[in-house]
Amino acid sequence: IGNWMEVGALSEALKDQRVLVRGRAQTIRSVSKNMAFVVVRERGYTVQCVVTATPDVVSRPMVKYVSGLSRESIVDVEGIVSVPKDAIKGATQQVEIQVRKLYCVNKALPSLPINVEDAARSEVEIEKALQAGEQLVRVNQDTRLNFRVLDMRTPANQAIFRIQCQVGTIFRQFLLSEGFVEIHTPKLIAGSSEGGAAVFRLDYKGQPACLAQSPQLHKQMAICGDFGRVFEIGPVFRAEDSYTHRHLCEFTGLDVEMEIKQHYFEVMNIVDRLFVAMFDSLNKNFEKELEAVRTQYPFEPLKYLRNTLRLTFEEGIQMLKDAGVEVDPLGDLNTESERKLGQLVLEKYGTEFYILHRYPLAVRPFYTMPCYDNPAYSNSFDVFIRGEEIISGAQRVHVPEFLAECAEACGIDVKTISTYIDSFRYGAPPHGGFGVGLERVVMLFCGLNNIRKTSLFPRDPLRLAP
Ligand code: ATP
Ligand code: AMO
Repeated sequence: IGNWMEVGALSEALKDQRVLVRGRAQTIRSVSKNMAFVVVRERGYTVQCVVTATPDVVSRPMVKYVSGLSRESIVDVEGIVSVPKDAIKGATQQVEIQVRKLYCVNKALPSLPINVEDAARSEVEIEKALQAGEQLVRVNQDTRLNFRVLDMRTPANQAIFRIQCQVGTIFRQFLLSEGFVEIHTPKLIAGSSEGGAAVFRLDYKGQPACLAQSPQLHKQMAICGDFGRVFEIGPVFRAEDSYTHRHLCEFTGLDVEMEIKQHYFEVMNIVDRLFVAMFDSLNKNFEKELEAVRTQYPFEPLKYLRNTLRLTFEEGIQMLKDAGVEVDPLGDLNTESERKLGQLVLEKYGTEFYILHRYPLAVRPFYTMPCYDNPAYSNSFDVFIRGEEIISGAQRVHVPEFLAECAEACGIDVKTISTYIDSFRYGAPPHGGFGVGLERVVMLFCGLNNIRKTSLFPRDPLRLAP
């Protein structure tokens, strides 16, 4: 069927060989009636193709046809690989294709809402180009998201969603290798699962229902059903009123629940080993992708320790106090103090990934187990990357009467969660777990400033399309 090559695989080793590639015409430059250049892009990699009028090989009408192609059209290019003397600017591959044949497989509109090449530039490049007097339209976030299919084509976005895929893959592979079972819990449920108000309500054949705020109740019920260790990767719906850089109305939750023998530290041990394995794998196997992200959005590699740092909430509060930050010792940390603590931890311990545990009970969900030695605190934890939360977790209350009391104390109508509480009446083992926001992990590992960059089609209070 032909000698198809991937653009990313074109190298000097193929010099003088005839190759066939399919990609998009990223830029088309006509130099004369006899010559045109087409930069062809395939999944973030680009190669310069040279079309030269040559008797019996390439006709002048062919050069004219190529010069008239619209950007982003899909083209098949057949030609000979050559190695130019000088470095090629504006293409990732350092070889050219001397075109013999070029077919347009499907053309794009002549005028596009986003120029992919411009959308791929870093802030520094944009500034330089503007100073040099180049006509350039900065592509803002809303335009990117409105025309996401075009925006996705930039090398950084190609890399971000490959990294996201790897985070999910490592999560699944690591947990399977540790004896966890993957489960799928319902997303249509009768009430709120986190006790908060942020639920999307809907009509379920005449019954009031909600989109699941988390798989919390059902993953715990799977433990009551003797699965021992479970995990789920699935959508989580939060009717957030917030328009922040880190909240979405729909995100992908990576959830874990497991029996514990003695201590909630058993759950934190899984977090520790899972995430160190994940970061190691990304750094080792996704160097190219990380570099592609960094080229557009510069960031420093994440600093993390072999054994993840664990601080108690009280220790964290003390560090903040010592730094002159006023915080309520039994309240939650706000975004600003979380960031500040992240900075202090980095200065003192040299890590940007750490666990903060023994949170005040009052700021945790109703199902959280209080500390045995001091019920003002709880067997719970949050995990941070670069001063922002990526995980919440805890040991759960497994005694049904006490669980009902805790729910009531938090203002929850126990009737709405009676099947959940009843499932503990048939004998529930001590257990705990945690929930991770996939988009937040990718955003913070890559030092990105907005969660919308790591959601393929983000849903926020103002966005329901595309
Ligand atoms: P989780 O919901 O699991 O706790 P989260 O990171 O969304 O994860 P929240 O408890 O919602 O955490 O909020 C933690 C902090 O984030 C709040 O104390 C507040 O400072 C900040 N925050 C939350 N929502 C908003 C918002 N809409 N605008 C500004 N800050 C917010
Ligand atoms: P929590 O509500 O903290 O805990 O959510 C777990 C993790 O999900 C992510 N997250 C979000 N990501 C994007 N947009 C949002 N609006 C959003 N809200 C939360 C964060 C957060 O750490 N049932 C518990 C987990 C457990 O204890 O097992 C829960 O849902 O990364």
